[in-house]
Amino acid sequence: MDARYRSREIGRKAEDVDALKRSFLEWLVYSVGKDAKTATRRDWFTTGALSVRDRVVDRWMDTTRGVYAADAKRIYYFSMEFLVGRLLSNNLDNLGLTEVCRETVDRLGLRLEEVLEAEPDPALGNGGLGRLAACFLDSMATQHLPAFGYGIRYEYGLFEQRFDQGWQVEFPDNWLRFGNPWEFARPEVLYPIHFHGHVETYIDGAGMERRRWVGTETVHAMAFDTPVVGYGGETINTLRLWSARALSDFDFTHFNDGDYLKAVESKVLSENLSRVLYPNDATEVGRELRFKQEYFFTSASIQDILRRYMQHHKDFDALPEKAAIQLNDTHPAIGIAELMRILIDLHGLDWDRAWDITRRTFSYTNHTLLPEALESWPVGMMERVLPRHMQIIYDINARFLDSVWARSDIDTIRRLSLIDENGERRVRMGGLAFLGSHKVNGVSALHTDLMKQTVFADYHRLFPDRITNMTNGITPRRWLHQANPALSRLISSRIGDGWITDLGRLAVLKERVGDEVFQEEFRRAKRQNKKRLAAYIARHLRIDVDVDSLFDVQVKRIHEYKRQLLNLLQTVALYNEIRDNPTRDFVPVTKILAGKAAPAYHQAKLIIKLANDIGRVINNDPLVRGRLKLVMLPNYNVSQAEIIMPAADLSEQISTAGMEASGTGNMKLALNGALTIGTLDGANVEIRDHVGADNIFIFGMNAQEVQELRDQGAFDPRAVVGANPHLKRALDMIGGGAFSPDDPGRFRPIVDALLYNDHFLVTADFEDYRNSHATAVTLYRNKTEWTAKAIINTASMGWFSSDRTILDYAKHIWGVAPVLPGAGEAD
Ligand code: B1N
Repeated sequence: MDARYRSREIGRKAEDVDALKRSFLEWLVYSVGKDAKTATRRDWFTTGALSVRDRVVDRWMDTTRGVYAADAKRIYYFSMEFLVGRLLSNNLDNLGLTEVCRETVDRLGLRLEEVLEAEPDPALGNGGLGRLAACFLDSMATQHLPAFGYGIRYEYGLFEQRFDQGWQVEFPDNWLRFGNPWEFARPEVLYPIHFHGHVETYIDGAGMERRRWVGTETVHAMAFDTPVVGYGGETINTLRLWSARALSDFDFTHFNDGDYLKAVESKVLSENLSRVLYPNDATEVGRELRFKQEYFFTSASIQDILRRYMQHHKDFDALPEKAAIQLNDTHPAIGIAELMRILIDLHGLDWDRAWDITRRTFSYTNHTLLPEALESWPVGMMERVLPRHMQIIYDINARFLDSVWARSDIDTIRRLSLIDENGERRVRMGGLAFLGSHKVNGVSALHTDLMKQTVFADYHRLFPDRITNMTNGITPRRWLHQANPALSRLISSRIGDGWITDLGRLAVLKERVGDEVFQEEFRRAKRQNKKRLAAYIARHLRIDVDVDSLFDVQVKRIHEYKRQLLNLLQTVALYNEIRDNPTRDFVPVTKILAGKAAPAYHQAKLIIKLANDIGRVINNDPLVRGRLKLVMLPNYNVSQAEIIMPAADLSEQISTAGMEASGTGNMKLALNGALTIGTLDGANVEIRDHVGADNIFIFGMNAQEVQELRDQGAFDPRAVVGANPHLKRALDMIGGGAFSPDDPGRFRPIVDALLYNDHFLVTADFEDYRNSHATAVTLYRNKTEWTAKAIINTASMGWFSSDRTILDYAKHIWGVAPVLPGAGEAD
């Protein structure tokens, strides 16, 4: 075993249950102010978190000191979202303390699970993009890379989803209500963030014309730090989230007049900056407050980085050798203009030097090609909110267009310009991020190719070395070791536990594919996980599902391009087949869906209602006799995913080819032994390459076919529907009120959208999907063959570890090397 993982074992032994119990009781009494008799589960969670935190702080400071002493290059991951999930289980696991804690808690008369579940699940992200940032934090710490996550400490995370008669209703996620034991408030780490005002020109002492941004409104960004514990507990990095604080609590002119509400009004308004996470996934709703949030956290982070850098340096020349700033999509792209402003206006650098430093410091990840998700901000708004940044963006644009003027025609220039002149003039943030970065990456091979051919085609021609691919990954710690203890134990019993930090080692399991005993144990682990999910479903929905049925899972945000509708149409077709053939022997199937819809996305909300309405009919139809169930779980989040992923037999990854940039749920499910049914979209393509075409069910049009079909403009969904009796019948039922007798026209908009437009080509892929699904279900009868394929899936997913992804970024984008623990200690 690698020496650096051995310390985990030592830690485990040294950590004695008595000591932990003492620590629990001490925190309980002296910080929570209760005794063991009156403590609630939440109190025990708080107590546990504080006790674990105690065991992290020393090594956290060691890491920080080590990096500081080595003056190592640091990674700064800028993201509007960090969907970290619960931390107690994760930190215990990464510290090797889970069993010690279980015993401690046991002695106190509790079950560990009860304590773990009392932790609120921080929902500081919408979906894949935020969860990717969290997986990256885990991998960077585990790989001993000096890294900081920078983001916003939202007071309210993503809304809680409940169903009322099958309709989504949203509730505020007040996750900080009972405090957050993981974070350290840093009231002294405070930066001013300016808005509005105007720009003045003046001549400096050296006779140079300079600009200064004056007359601004200011708020403070205050830091909150959360330790990020790497596996083995040796490297502990920092997630620094900013909270908005008003400069003053009272406006005394109003206060003295007795107008107390008016006196605090501006405080409330400025602190709204970090109030709430915008609930849109892959769609932008261009609100001014959102733009201000983006600038708020980006500016604070850059000020923080420069302060740290300046402790070791006298000028900015070495900044790119000491800091790598990764932009998680364009949301923090305004940082490019901010760094330029600071270097030029505040420190007097000339343009060329500032631009060179900026470009070598920043890099940008693109996460979507959907036109509605590509950020652009109205020039007028930007001029009002950040007038100096707008000037700098004009300057970047002018210099860039000047440099290409001679070799480009006017149409190309229009496309290359940072200013979109069609209609209301807008700043294209993708263009700014591209020009201001030395590397631009996509998140799967296909997505990166499409970036080169579509959104960034013109830029790619000018800068052919800039775009690079970094296929996403997932952390095996949370998504296998923690979420699936049954399978983890089985794997470790055969190949040891090196896979936890070197997931490629799973490949050795391929030797066991035909091993009957291993197969049997693999099935047993899966069954155990299915029982856990079945119990969860029974508890939350009072629906009984058959543990021996095929668990067919589609969990992700509800979006038309992800095609939950395709799944629902096939479910209705299967339902009809079961009813039409009362004596045929069907493989029982349980369809499990979960996901939130953006509150303003009406079509997505209607799809949720449809799923619930179809489920109610099917689940209560005596003719079905339990051979088909449809379950839509409310409030999909990281904690729920941890229960679902390990229990899935079949993973639905059925987006319209070319539209899902990567997907990461697809990786979690395959790693946990689910077979994928999917299109050749996003990372599905690479999953197929790794697991082999025989161990995945691929159907439907590929991205090129989709493109061609759309270009021809002759696609006629009504003709497709007319020629397919299964599809026609399903649509007639949905459109005619078979699932909504109380409101027969309820789903007419869904059916009409398919018949008269079908932008996402649901009808075009339906028959191929239905056949592919039938093939999968039939195969499920053959336990041996199915299990063999499931094992191959698990064994082949090593490459999809976010450790691999992160090491790739470190080498090819950041130029950052690990700082091994102990590096900064005096000897
Ligand atoms: O990012 C994930 C990918 O695996 C998914 O395929 C992709 O859809 C997702 C605006 C987004 N792209 N864009 C967003 C999120 C929030 C927001 O306000 C856009 N999310 C993705 C990780 O690469």
